[in-house]
Amino acid sequence: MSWWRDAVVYQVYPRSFADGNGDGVGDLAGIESRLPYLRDLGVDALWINPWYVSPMADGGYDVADYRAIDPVFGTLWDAERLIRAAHRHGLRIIVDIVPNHTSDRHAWFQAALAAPPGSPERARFHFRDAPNNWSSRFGGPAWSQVDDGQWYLHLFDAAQPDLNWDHPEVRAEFESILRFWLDRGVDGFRIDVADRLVKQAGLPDRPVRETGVPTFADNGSRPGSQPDKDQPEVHEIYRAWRRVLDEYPDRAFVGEMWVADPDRFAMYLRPDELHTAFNFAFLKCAWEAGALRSVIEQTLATHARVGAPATWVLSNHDVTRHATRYGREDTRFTKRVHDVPTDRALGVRRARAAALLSMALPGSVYVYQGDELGLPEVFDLPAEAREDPVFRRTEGKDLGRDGCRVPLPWGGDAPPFEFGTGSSWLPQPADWRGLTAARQLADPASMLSLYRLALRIRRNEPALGDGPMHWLDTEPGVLAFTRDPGFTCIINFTDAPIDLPAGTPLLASAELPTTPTGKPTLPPDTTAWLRT
Ligand code: TEU
Repeated sequence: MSWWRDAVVYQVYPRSFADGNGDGVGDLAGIESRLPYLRDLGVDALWINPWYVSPMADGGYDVADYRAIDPVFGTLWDAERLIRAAHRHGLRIIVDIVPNHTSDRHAWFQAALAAPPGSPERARFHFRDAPNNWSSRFGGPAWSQVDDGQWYLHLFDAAQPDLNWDHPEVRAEFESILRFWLDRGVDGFRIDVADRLVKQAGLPDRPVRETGVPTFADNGSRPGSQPDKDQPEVHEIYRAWRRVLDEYPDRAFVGEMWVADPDRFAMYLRPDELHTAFNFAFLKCAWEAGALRSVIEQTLATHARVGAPATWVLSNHDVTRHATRYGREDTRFTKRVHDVPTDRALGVRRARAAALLSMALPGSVYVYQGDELGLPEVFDLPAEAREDPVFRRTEGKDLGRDGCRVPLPWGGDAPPFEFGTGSSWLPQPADWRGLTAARQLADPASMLSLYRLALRIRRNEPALGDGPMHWLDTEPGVLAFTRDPGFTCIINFTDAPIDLPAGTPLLASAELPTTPTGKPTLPPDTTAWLRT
């Protein structure tokens, strides 16, 4: 079976994973030194966020050279060595490709700035004499003006000019970049904002709500009605990319599309397009039995239609960490909020239960670095340390994403907690002493021990990974399903203990208290795996 149909993929945000040279920023040497940790954790692949030459206006999602490694991370030679070392540890490598936009320092954009309006250099981007009404995903307008008065489009930061995907040179260049990395042995690509490459011809204004404010909601809008995303012509690009990838054995794509409509989403996963995509419906869903059940059913139905495996994603480098989200009154992820009461213990308890749920479902699983340590979102970062352009572009109204990107605590009793030797680029909370990987390894009740045990069971259990699942009848507030052969997963979302169904417990996210007659029960916010 193809590895990507059931892989556990660990997301490495390289700035914050491990610092090998003591400059306070994570790097490739750091990742290489921690490969044994990842192998022992039991994951199958690493997805590494952008490592290319970049001015870091958006943490590396502003790429100045797609064929070279940023010096802060290392060299191309380090990358090649890391790929080989990972393979020796049985770990595959997925790299992040950023095709919607370049950096404003990219040679093409520099040439465009130096050339006059109407020049071939400007044709690779979207230059216009007047802007339309689109806004940036990061706040503020999506257009910036250059010295001669023209405007260029940037759906993200002004330092991230959008490429013109109608241009044949843009298409040829990215196919060449794919080959460059495939030839270096990478096993796949994560495609950044995969649904936005193609814009509606003529760049028409977005529909405007009665308030006069252009709409930018992912939800509630009619599919295909937004001129800056999910245009039908984007699929031609992925068909062409798939032909390139299929020249190499065993490689896979994972698309990042925030496309809410299941039919539109499934189109990207047709057999001649992308292999997999992130399941943001699952990530956004409330910690609630009914809502989760319908997201799971809809996910499986959507993917089954096109024969693609589902993915199960709880967190990433763009969203509030789920150990924090789940400790709140409103457990959904809609937008980033920071000033609401959070019950840390409840959040961690549910994060443990959610981990076992996601690992028992059919398909592939994503683990964002630090999930396995139960890290919380960090809110009290000093403004001057924050780097996310979202913070600046919204004048601090949105704190941005730095709070889920704080460098990992590996060991020791004080910052930088063996992340490196120098002080880390974002400060770590002093109370992460109890959350270090070293401490958690020594504690069989820790989040890390739970992840290691669960991933070991998942790997050895023929019932888990790809394949069918069957719901069991349960009382309200409880979800239970079986996987063949002989496996049951049950989650109690209610606030009272329930009876466990027949079977021998293999693993549970919390202790299973027994009744006076010796029957084990499933306490609230707990998942159990049973042998049946
Ligand atoms: O994110 C795409 C995206 O639209 C959101 O997740 C975005 O981060 C959020 O709406 C901001 O409020 C991808 C990357 O994952 C993200 O880190 C990059 O910043 C972005 O693309 C631009 O490349």
